[in-house]
Amino acid sequence: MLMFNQGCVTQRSVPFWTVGNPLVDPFGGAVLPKIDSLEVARIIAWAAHEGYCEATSAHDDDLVPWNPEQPEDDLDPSSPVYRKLRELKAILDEAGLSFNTITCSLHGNTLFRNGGLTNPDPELRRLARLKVERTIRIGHFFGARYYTYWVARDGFEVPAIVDWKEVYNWLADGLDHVYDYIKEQKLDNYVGATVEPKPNEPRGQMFLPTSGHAVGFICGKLKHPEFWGVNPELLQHESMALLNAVMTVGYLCSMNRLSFLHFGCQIKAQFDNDFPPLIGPEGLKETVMMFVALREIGWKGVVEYDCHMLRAEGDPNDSIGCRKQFIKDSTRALGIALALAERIRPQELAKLTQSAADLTSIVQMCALPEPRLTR
Ligand code: GLO
Ligand code: MG
Repeated sequence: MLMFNQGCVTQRSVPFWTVGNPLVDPFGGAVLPKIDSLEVARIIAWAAHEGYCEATSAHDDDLVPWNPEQPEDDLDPSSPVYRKLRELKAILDEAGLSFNTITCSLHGNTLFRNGGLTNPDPELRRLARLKVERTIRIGHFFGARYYTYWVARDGFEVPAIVDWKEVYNWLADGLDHVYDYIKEQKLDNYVGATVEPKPNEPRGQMFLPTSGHAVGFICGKLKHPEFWGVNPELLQHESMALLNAVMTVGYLCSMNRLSFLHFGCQIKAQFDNDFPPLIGPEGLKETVMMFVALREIGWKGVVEYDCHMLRAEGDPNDSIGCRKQFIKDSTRALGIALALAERIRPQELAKLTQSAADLTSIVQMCALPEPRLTR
């Protein structure tokens, strides 16, 4: 198995959806051509060969199309889906890539525009459940370590018509079914499953907005809390709700629930920027302090780049080259953040006042000589 093992990071993961992203935003169409999943796999394999990553992840829809009329096409050797999955796996295996997490897209298909696991229509909830089962089987085929539930379109705009008595029961049923299905089918590749919270976008409000909500739901509502963890997206998702990433990882570790990290950069209180790590006007100190906290706690795990290149950087004339550059930039940023975190030594700050400790940590982080105070 390819390993990175630097600082708290065991492996660096590059998901299919970030590399394949054609850079659409609500005000403008795709900058990059959509590329086939085999092409995406080849780019990630290139990155593994170059030494930039060790793992990948995907939604079912990133790998193969889904047809609600054929919920078990992944099991049918004569189906194109069956063949494509094998071609993809051959590319990933040849590059030595691990599969971190498989996640079911319950956001892409317009059928799920009013929710997946919490859709008020029981027929759509049934369809979502079948899609989740197929995704779990696909993840098993790739040897995925986790199944991830991102809250996606499970949320609302109009509180007056949400079935508040049932909605969290539907969600718990859907997630408990993930556990039951994995155990019934004896899919022992899965070490656990995760919840990925997000406060809003694509819905006005989402049902599990923060890591605190996610842990509360796991511990208070699911039948097998020990199987479930959280993959917070930092800095992005928690920053959208004005929370601090250092506190989030500290809290999740203390609750023994930090499974892996989604990693990128964000302007506080904005829409989901999904800037690459350390890119953008803010976030450097928070990112570095997050890695200092993880080191001091002793957490180790996978860091997954869940972001995309800046839309302005998409180059339709070199759509493969700019995607490779995005991976390189993210890997470089993670390296910078880990190296800066390494310089900070909290033991030397312990006896200082809070302000002095903060300033000294900046001096340490930047490897600065003490500035002269007098003229
Ligand atoms: C979007 C999320 C999304 C998830 C992915 C994996 O804001 O970050 O990309 O991470 O669907 O579940
Ligand atoms: Mg994410």
